[in-house]
Amino acid sequence: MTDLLASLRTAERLAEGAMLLPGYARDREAALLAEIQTISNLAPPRRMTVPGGGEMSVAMTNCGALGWVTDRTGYRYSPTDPLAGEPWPAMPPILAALAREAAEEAGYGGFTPDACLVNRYQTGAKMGLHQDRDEQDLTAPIVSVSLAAACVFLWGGLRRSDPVRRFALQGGDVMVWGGPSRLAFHGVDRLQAGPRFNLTFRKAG
Ligand code: MD3
Ligand code: FE
Repeated sequence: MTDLLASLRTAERLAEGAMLLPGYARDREAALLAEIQTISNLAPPRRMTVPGGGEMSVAMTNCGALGWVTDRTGYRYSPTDPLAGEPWPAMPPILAALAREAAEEAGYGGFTPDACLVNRYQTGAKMGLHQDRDEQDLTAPIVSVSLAAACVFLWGGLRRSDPVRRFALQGGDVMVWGGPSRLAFHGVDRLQAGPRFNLTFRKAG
């Protein structure tokens, strides 16, 4: 309880609509990592191909009704895992509950994500600066949960050319991005020591 109160006290508004909840998921980290293992057994994390032909350094899988995928033809949400031709694993209740609670904490009541992208960063993996704009409903926030190793998060503005801030994200940190910050450019610096996992909850469909 003291941990929870401490994390709530230090919640920080990063920008209009964006909230950092340090350590918000720390007490659930082991349970969340166990769920990621179960999801990974059903839908293995894989390094996907981007339209330009390159392979992402981050290995990805999904749970929920929809999953984010990329291949040579582009980015999209798919109800099935292209490797298996089967639906993605269901979103475990403790994941859905965490996303809903964190969104509520940040002022977004009634968040019901239909997609959870699971990112696995091994040492050396990174994610370049990008916007998340493949979702149907851009009025819903995105909730992001960092697990295991720390990373340096890159956070820009609404234009690619805007200045980029950098700050450390620890395992158990949660961020909520909605309102005017929903389309902010963001990324992750090359990981010094992995693995790190990240869950991003979206309303995609
Ligand atoms: C700001 N993942 O999967 S999470 C992604 O740590 C992604 O794996 C990173 O960017 C990761 O698309 C960063 C933080 C995050 C996620 C979504 C955002 C920040 C965001 C959407 C809008 C603005
Ligand atoms: Fe993103």
